[in-house]
Amino acid sequence: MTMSGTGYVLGRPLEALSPDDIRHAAHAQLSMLRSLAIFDRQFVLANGTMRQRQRYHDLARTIKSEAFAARAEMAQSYLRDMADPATASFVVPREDGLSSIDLSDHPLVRATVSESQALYDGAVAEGRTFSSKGSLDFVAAASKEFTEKSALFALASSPLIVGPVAAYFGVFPILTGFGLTLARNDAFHRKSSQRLHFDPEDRSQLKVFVYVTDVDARSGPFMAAPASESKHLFDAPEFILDRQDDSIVAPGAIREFHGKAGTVIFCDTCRCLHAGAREGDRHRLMISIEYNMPSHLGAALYTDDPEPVRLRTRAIKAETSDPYLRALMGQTYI
Ligand SMILES: O=C(O)CCC(=O)C(=O)O
Ligand SMILES: [Fe+2]
Repeated sequence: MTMSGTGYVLGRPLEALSPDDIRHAAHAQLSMLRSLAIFDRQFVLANGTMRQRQRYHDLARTIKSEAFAARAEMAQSYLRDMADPATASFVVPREDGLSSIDLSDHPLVRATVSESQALYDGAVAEGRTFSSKGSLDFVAAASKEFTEKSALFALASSPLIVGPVAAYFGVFPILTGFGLTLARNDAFHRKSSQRLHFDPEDRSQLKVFVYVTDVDARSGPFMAAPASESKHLFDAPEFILDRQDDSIVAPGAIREFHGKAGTVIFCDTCRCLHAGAREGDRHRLMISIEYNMPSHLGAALYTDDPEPVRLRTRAIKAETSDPYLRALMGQTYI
């Protein structure tokens, strides 16, 4: 293309352009600007289309290819050397992004469930009020009520849980947050996680939910459609995240998870439409543990990236030379 004089666009002088040509040129500019916007993590997190989210993910994987390669190797050695027999053959199938297992007899899970129940009972006895968002009250969170000494941190950093997560990602994960929520299940909030949605943090992540109370149809069960049943929306290039009615998925696609305290659900909340805590007659206490890859939108994209980094486990004092724990805490390979 020659660029001489003043007005050459699309290789032609300005006078020779039709309004259509100008619209095309403007459109090309706009789509370039939109793809530049994927460098703005806050924008992608809050407003990105599915296409922009995928582009950001691909870009982060490219920029962080060394961290991904190191974490892929770590996942293999971890699964070979560290696996817990109770979940060694448990898998979260890639096509579903969803699976559950009853671990109520496992000592780590039992300790975690009683710790959370005691924390909640203590808070209620003191008359504490919880901060809340829509259908969920936040009872306790990583680095405040749950320190590095908590049973929940021991569980969240154990091969029992980290093993299946590493196997699902194919890379050793980062633990980005964990906490305890209370669902009162007494009202329906249209703009809440009671309606089907995807989480915004990446194109794939795992949330591990542990029921602290027994959960049935009347106590706000967690529910999700497998990734294969959520794909039409996950792959819709222009879709911008928003709450959906259940009719967005095929009849029968939504799985509802009932189980006693100690039931553990693994859900890729970026790939699976999910919801929970709908109206019922009993409260639900549930732990949520969040695992990400280095491509997630809370991590810096490059050295000196000025945008704020979101890592809700930063105050957990895990000063250690254990390479797995360091990687898990996001101290290495990010
Ligand atoms: O409360 C629930 O069951 C849903 C929670 C949820 O959407 C989430 O943790 O991402
Ligand atoms: Fe969610």
